[in-house]
Amino acid sequence: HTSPKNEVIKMQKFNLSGLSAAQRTSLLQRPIIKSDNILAKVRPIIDDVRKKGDAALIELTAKFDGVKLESPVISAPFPPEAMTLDESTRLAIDRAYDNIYKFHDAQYDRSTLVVETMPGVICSRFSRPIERVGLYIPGGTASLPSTALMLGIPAKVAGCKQIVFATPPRKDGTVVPEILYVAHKVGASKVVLAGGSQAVAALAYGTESVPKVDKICGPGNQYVTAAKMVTQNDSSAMISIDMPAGPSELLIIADNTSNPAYVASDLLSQAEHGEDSQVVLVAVSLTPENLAKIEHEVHIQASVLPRVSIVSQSIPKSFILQVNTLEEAVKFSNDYAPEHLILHLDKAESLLEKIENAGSVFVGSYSPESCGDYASGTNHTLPTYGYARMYSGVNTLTFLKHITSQQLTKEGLHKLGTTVMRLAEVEGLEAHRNAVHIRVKDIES
Ligand code: HSO
Ligand code: ZN
Repeated sequence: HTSPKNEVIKMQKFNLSGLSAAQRTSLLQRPIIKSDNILAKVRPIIDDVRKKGDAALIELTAKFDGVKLESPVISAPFPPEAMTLDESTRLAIDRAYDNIYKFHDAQYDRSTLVVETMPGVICSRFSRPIERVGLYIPGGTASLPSTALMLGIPAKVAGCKQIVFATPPRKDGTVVPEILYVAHKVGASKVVLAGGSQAVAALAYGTESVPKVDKICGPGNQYVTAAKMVTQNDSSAMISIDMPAGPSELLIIADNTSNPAYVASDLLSQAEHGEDSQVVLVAVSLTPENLAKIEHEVHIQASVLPRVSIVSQSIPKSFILQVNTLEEAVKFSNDYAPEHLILHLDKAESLLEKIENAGSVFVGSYSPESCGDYASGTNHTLPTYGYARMYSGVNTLTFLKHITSQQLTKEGLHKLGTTVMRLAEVEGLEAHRNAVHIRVKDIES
C-alpha cells in the first residue's frame, strides 16, 4: 500500500503566536458541509415511505443499496445461523458489551428524588424509559457493529420496551451477523434492512412492518442527518432525535513528553473514518525535532494502512497548531469543543478540571481513542461539529425522561396559597387564583 500519488501525507501547520484573531477563529470552524440541496433530495424520499410504506422501502433499498428484498424487516427471534460468529469475535463483543453495560447501568439512578420545599409541599422526580426507540447503524465504507452496542446497550439499560435497529443490508440482502448478534443481546424486536433517509422515515412514521418509534438515535451520513431533522420538525411524526451529527473528529494535546508514534497512531485512527474526518494536534512548545518525529510517524504509519486513500484525503485537511503554553492549548481545545480529546501528557488527569467542552476525554498515553470507540465502557456516539458545547454524547439518560410530581397537604396548601394567589393575580389569571382560594376558604372556616 502506498499513498495514491506517493506524496508525503502530512498535516497543515500553524503557529498560534503568528495568527490573527480571525485566523484563529477560522481554525476553530469545521469545514462547511456541502449540503448540495440535500433537503430537496430527502423530502420526496420521506414522503414516499410515508405514503407507500414497505413497498417504497423495498423499492428505495433496491435503488440505493442494490438489493431486492422480500421483506424490509427481520423480527426476533433472529435465526441463529444469521448471527453465528467466530469465537474470538463473539468473545470480543461479549467483553465490550459487559464493560459498556456496566458503565451505562451505573449511570441510571433508579431512585425517586423527593424534596419537601416547604412544610407540607412535597416535590418529587422519577424516570421512565422512552417506550419505542429506533437505532440507526450506518453502513458505508465500514460497517460498525460497535455502534449497535453503543446505542443498544443504553436503550436496554433504560428499559425501552421496543428497540428497533435499522441498518443497510449487505449486497446479498442479509444483515451483518455481528449487528444481528448485538440486536439479539440487547433484546431488539426488529431489524429494518434499510439505510439513509428511507430508514429514518420508516422509523418516524412506521410502515406495515416497521413499528413507529418515539426517538431516533445514531450517527449517519448527510441524508440520515437531514431526515432526522425533517422528521423531528414534523409534528405528525412526533419523534425526537439524539443530536445533530457531523463528521467524526479528534483533538490531541501533546508536548515533548509525548510518544510521537502513539500520537501519530491516534491521529490516524480517527482520520481513517472518512475523507471528511478532522484531526487536530495542539503541540505545546514542541521542539522542532519532536514535531518532525510526529510528522514522520504520521506519514510512515499512514502509508501502510489499508485505508491509505482515505487518510491521504483527511490528513492534509487537518492541522497541527503550535502553542507556547498548556493554558493556550486548553483554551483552544475548549473553544474547538472536540468530539474526542486525547491528553498525551504527564499528569494528564490533573488537567480534567480545566476541560469545559468535549464529547469524551482520553487521559494519558495509554488511553487511545480506539478503546473508547469499542470497549472501555464509555459511549462513542458523541457530539461533533462543536456541538460538544451544549450536547452530551449518547448515554442512559438519552433513553429516559423524567416525570415530576407534587403533593400538598392541607397545611401545605394553606401556607403556599397566598403566594400562588398573588402570582395568579399578577398574571391576571383569575381561574388559577380561584382554584386555590376555593380550598383555602374551606380550610380557614
Ligand atoms: N470514532 C467513531 C466511532 C467508531 N470507531 C466506531 C470505530 N468504530 C466515532 O466516535
Ligand atoms: Zn473510531
